[in-house]
Amino acid sequence: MQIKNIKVIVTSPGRNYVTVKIETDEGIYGLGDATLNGRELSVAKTLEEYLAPLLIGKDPDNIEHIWQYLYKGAYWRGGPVLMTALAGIDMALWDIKGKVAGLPVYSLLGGKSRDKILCYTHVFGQNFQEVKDEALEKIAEGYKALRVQVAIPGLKGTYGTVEDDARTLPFVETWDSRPYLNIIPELFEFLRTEIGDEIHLIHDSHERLQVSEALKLAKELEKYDLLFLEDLLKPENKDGFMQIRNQTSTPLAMGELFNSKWDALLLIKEQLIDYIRCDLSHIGGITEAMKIAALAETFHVKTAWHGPADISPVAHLANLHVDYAITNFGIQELAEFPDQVDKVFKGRPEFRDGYLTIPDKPGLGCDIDEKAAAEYPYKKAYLPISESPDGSVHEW
Ligand code: GCO
Ligand code: MG
Repeated sequence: MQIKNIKVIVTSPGRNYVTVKIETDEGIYGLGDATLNGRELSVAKTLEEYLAPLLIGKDPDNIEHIWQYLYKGAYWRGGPVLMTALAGIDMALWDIKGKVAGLPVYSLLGGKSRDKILCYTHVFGQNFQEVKDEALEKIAEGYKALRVQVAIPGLKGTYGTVEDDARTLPFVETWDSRPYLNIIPELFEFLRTEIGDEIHLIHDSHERLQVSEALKLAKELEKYDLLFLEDLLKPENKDGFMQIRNQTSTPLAMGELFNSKWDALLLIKEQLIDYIRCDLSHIGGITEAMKIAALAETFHVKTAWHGPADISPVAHLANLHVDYAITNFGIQELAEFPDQVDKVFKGRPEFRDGYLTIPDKPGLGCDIDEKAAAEYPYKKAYLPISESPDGSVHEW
């Protein structure tokens, strides 16, 4: 079997997605997700101009070889653009391999370690009451784990609480750690009192804190028994976790901005986190995820792969195939997609009673309706940026 053609499909059914379609001379094709929110076309161009021509005529069976060829073959390696492009190719190759074998990808990865995949979704509000109301709705839908975020009074916009924050020019939020650090423990006190202890709670600090701030927050949240506290520090400050880890019992998670196993290495081998939560679309796909999962297993770290709505159903399915296969799975993030997504992408994880499953189909289990995709043309949209009160740029 040979790779005959590579299509890069950019579509915007509610938000932008970049999909790689690898076609073979035997008529079988595979799909991969190569979406990098806010920088989509840089990845699409990389795929079309540089990677696609290298793949024509290659045997799609040799995934590791192709992966290394694209990773090392550019000389320039790593980074979100190249690793997202590589992820799109990698997932599409796994999809083809599954279709050729007539087996779901998890079966090729070793088979099922579990029957269903525990997941969490996002809950947010402008005030505590709104967060509680939404949390109760999600609990009624069956969720057993929720990530909760609340707007910080006095600040313009807060990560995780602004609807439709992707704009033609970046929406500018303000950030100040002090009011944030005051209000978050109060939110958890309120939620534990109002909705009880049974539900798993998660909170995302989105890489915005200094070490001392992060430690203070982690310590104050101990009594609210979080499943984990996410992304306390910026990815450039991995050493900072050494100062936090031994002083708090709050479980820690990190990794959505990582692009490789080497980005994750220190946190895993020093056991500085409990959950590694890389984004399969940004680390080169399933191949790298399996390596990171094995590394994490060695050091007793669990997985919680990134699963926002800004990666496509193809990536969400890829997450699940890995979640099924590995032994050190922790939990899976599942953000809700815009409604139009189902018009373009046929197949995605199924939710029931707090858990996800995937349809038993060969490959990844997703198809794309290219005609429908063409009805939703790309619309440039930036993520927000964040400013400190003095106008300097802060982590979003
Ligand atoms: C999460 C993430 C996302 C990112 C988004 C950026 O935990 O799901 O933090 O919400 O902000 O993926 O594009
Ligand atoms: Mg996050």
